[in-house]
Amino acid sequence: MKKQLSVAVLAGLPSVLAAPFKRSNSVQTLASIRNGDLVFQLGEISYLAETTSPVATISGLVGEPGYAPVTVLKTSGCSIDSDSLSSTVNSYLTIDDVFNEHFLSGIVLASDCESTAGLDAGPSSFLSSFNTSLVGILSGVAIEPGPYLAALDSSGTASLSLVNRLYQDRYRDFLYGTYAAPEFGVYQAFPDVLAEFQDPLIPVPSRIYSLSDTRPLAGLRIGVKDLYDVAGLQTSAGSRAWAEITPIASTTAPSIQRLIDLGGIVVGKQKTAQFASGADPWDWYDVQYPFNPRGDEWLTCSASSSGGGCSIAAYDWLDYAIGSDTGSSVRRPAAVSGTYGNRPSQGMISLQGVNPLGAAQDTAGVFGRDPSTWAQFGRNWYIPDLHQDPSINGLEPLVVPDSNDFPSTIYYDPDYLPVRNPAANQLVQQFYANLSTAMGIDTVTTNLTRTLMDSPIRAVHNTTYRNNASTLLNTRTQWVEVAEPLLTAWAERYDGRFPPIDPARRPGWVARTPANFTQAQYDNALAIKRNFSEWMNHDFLGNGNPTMGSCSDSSLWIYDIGTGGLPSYREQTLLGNPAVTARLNYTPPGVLTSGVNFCSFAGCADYTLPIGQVSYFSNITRYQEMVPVTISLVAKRGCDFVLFNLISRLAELGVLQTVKTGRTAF
Ligand SMILES: *[C@@H]1O[C@H](CO)[C@@H](O)[C@H](O)[C@H]1NC(C)=O
Ligand SMILES: *[C@@H]1O[C@H](CO)[C@@H](O)[C@H](O)[C@H]1NC(C)=O
Ligand SMILES: *[C@@H]1O[C@H](CO)[C@@H](O)[C@H](O)[C@H]1NC(C)=O
Ligand SMILES: *[C@@H]1O[C@H](CO)[C@@H](O)[C@H](O)[C@H]1NC(C)=O
Ligand SMILES: *[C@@H]1O[C@H](CO)[C@@H](O)[C@H](O)[C@H]1NC(C)=O
Ligand SMILES: *[C@@H]1O[C@H](CO)[C@@H](O)[C@H](O)[C@H]1NC(C)=O
Ligand SMILES: *[C@@H]1O[C@H](CO)[C@@H](O)[C@H](O)[C@H]1NC(C)=O
Ligand SMILES: CC(=O)N[C@H]1CO[C@H](CO)[C@@H](O)[C@@H]1O
Repeated sequence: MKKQLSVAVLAGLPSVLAAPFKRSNSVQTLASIRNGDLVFQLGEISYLAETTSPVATISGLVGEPGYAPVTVLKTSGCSIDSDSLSSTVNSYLTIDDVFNEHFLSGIVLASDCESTAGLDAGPSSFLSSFNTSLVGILSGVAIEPGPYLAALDSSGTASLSLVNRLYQDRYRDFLYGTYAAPEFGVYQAFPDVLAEFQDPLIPVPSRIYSLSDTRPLAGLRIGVKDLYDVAGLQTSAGSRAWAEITPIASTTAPSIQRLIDLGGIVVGKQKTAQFASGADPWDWYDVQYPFNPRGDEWLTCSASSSGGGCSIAAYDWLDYAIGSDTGSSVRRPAAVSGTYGNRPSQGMISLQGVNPLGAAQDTAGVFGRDPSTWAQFGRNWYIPDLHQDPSINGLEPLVVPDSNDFPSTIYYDPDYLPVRNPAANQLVQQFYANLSTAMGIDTVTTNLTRTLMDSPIRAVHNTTYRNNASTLLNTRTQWVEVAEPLLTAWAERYDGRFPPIDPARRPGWVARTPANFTQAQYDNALAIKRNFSEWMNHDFLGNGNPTMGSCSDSSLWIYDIGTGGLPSYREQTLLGNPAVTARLNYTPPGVLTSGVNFCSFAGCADYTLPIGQVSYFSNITRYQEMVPVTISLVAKRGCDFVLFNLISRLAELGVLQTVKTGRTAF
């Protein structure tokens, strides 16, 4: 619908408005990219115009052939009100980062007036106030207002093309930018890197194009982890070898299609640790590790949805990033970038069309900066139609109530908190107290380790038994669906050679360890997972209530998934001093299981929330910098919407806040 070619003939334009088409000398055309679209510059800013698929044409114009940036403004009826046009333009300047004064050198009025002869000369004073010339009037043409590039040909016909601003991915969190292809529902990669930047360029469309679209995610710009298939784009899973042996995706993963159906726009594919591993920054070989904008810009982005978390911390022009979480891959990147990020309950959304790690434990989460709109995004995204089939995760079918009946208690375990940095701990304690007093949630101190050990259930008290099952579940799907096909295809192509892959996966795949797991062992591991999940969600978080969907009669658990308020670096040698720096795989002394592992195995909801920041002396910038402080809130499986509603309420009360982009989150 966006790409329909419409033709309107300029007729009976009142003479006072008519002005020749003014070719703009300020449009510096930079390149015609591979598919024929045009990159141009206006002032200091680069744009991409979708010139291969113009959305409208105006004929009967006089003027010198060439390009002009123009603004389409809509008028309703035949009377044109100069004041309202002025205020519309001013509001566009405020809400949109693609549109600016340069586009006001020419105006196209889109009118629903039957005959342009009936239009009065109202806009003349408005036009002169912006030194604007009227390019033409489109009547009866479906076109959105906003900035366009007009191209006049020698026959006097101007075609109008949609415009995207090209943003420099200075932190290299993306693999490449993307924009809609002319075929409906298909995307294309933005193919060029301008030499002057070296960084990928990410095209973002004008927000004005979506103003009339009432869908919940209309016009929101979304980055997608490069594990998800998007029709028209290559999925690499962070591996150049995988990209070589697999075709460009012909369909879009249902989870991403849902976002597109809601009006969201995929603006780029983002970096992932290879095959969604937990590789440390210094163990990335195929792809350069992304950068974190916080603090000294030398902090880790964690694994594996690292590009997504850091991009949301970096760019105001990006609204959301889609990650995936098997072992911690949304929660930890959110923690180190100081953004909101979630591991939803297991089964909340289909992972079809997503390069797998462990089918029974993979989940899809989202990063955002504003707690309320982030919560709203999640509530729109996860729908029962897209729930995962229970046979995939071995758990009870999901029931997801949407209510403000919040959990009645919150558990605090002194083995998992306080966090190591005392300044950060003050923020954690204040948040915990505020959560309890503001929401009337009772605080309960517990000893999770003792509770686990005292359970008669083997899946609960025997950590080895549980971890062994989890490891099996997290390796077998990837072995069957990714490793085996890759190893086979590579060997066929290259005389029996093993493919070049990063060390996180190489030893296991060389040893072919997961190949030795039988289906019976896999099924047994699912049964262990189910036993643990029932204990965690019924007995512990469910306060003994086995009813799925009962969230008011349940508990939250708060723990630290972050760095304890200490900087964690992308460079291994800077992590030498454990008193002042943090390794991310930290397990508090005396506990059997790191906090992050509970929901990965039990399928509960685990959401990372930024609550403040503390300072540290950076050995990179030799300057006192800020590092974000976050906490994790765990809720009973299925209580995601209740948790989202709680988060919205905490935002209204000022307990949670919108984080900023850049060096500091607050
Ligand atoms: C319009 O053009 C005149 C003369 O070239 C110039 O003095 C004035 O600043 C311009 N106004 C705007 C709003 O650009
Ligand atoms: C919790 O229980 C475990 C096992 O008995 C014990 O080692 C640990 O010290 C306890 N933690 C606290 C804070 O008492
Ligand atoms: C836990 O289970 C493993 C097998 O998975 C077994 O070898 C070990 O003895 C068990 N440990 C305890 C304390 O029961
Ligand atoms: C897995 O099986 C292969 C082939 O049967 C064997 O060579 C290898 O040693 C086994 N690996 C492990 C860890 O048992
Ligand atoms: C771990 O799981 C594998 C596969 O199910 C099993 O063969 C092995 O005995 C288990 N080891 C332990 C210590 O439980
Ligand atoms: C799961 O729990 C049930 C009931 O306690 C038990 O009979 C069964 O053996 C457990 N399954 C596994 C795989 O541990
Ligand atoms: C900075 O370097 C000094 C001297 O090598 C070291 O003592 C300190 O722990 C380092 N600080 C951090 C935050 O890495
Ligand atoms: C929003 C809110 O309730 N903030 C409170 C959190 O706790 C601190 C310390 O008790 C109060 O000063 C805040 O007003």
